[in-house]
Amino acid sequence: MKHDLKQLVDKIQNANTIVIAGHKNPDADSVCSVLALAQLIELNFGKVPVCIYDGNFPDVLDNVPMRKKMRYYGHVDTSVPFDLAFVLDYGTAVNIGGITPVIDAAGFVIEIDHHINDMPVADLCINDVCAGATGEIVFNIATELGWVRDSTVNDLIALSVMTDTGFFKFARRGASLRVVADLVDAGVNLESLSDLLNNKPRKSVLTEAAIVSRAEFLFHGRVAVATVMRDDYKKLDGRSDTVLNLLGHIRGVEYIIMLKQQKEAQTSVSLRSRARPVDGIAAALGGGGHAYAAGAVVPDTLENVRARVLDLFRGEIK
Ligand SMILES: [Mn+2]
Repeated sequence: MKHDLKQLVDKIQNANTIVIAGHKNPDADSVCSVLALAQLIELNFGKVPVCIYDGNFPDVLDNVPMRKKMRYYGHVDTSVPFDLAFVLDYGTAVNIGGITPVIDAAGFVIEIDHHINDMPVADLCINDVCAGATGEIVFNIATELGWVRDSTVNDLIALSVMTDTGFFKFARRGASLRVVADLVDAGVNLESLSDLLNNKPRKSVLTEAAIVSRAEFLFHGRVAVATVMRDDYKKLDGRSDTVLNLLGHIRGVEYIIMLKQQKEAQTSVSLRSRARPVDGIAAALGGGGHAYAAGAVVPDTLENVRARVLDLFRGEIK
C-alpha cells in the first residue's frame, strides 16, 4: 500500500469527527464524489462524515443518491473543529468559499482532486490531474484499499465520471472508461443515471433557449457570444453548459463566450474553444481552467468585461 493511502486510512481510523466538502456552487462531480467518499467511510469504518457545500445547489442534482446528506454549511454546526476534513474537486483555494474557515480549523486536511493546482491547501494531497473526475480518484482509492462498495457508491462514482467527462467526450485515458465499465458490470444502469439528471426547472431550460436565440456571431461567425443579463441569470440552474453546447453545434463557430451578469459589477466569463487554447485569455481576466474550457469571474460591469474579452479575442484571432 502506498504511504499516502496508509496515512489516509490512519487518519480516518483516528478521527471522531469528519467533514467532507467540495467546491462552491457544486457540480455533479463535486456532489457525487463527496457523497461517495462519505458512504465509503460509513461502510468501511462505521463513521458518519458530515457533508457540506457552499453556494447554490442546482435543482438538476436533486435526484442524485444521498442528496439529503449534502447540507448547506451555514445550516451545520461547525463551531467545534473537525478532527479530519476532506476537500474534494476544488481546483483552487478561492473555490472553497465560505467553508474555508472550517477546513483551516480541522485537525488534519486531505484533498482529493483532478484539477491543476499550484497551491494545494491540504496536509495530504491525493491528486491525479489525468483523472476524468474526482469520483474516479475516489474509486481508485477504494479499489486499492479493498474497501467494500455498495450500489449507492457505484451510482455516485458513475455519475461523477459521466458528467465530468461530458459523457465520455473529455476522457483523457482509458482508465476513466474502465472505471465505468467495471461499474456497469457491477450493475450500474447508465441510462437511468442520465435520466435522473433530467431535472432542471422548466424556466431554466426556457431561459437557456432564449439566451441561445439571442446570441451574437462575431469575427465572421467564428466567435459566438451569449449574454446573460441579471434577470435571466437568476432563472438559470447550475452552470448552463447547455448554452455553450448548443452554440458549439453551429458550423463555423470556433469559440464560444458566455458572459453572465452575476451582479451589477461582477461578470462571469465562460470560454469554450474548438480551435486554439483559451486558458490564456481566462488567465488574462484573472481566471483559469482547462485549455479548451476556461473561465473567470471579473469584478466589473458586463459592458466593460465584454469589451475586454473581445479585445483579447481580437489579438488572438488572425
Ligand atoms: Mn471535477
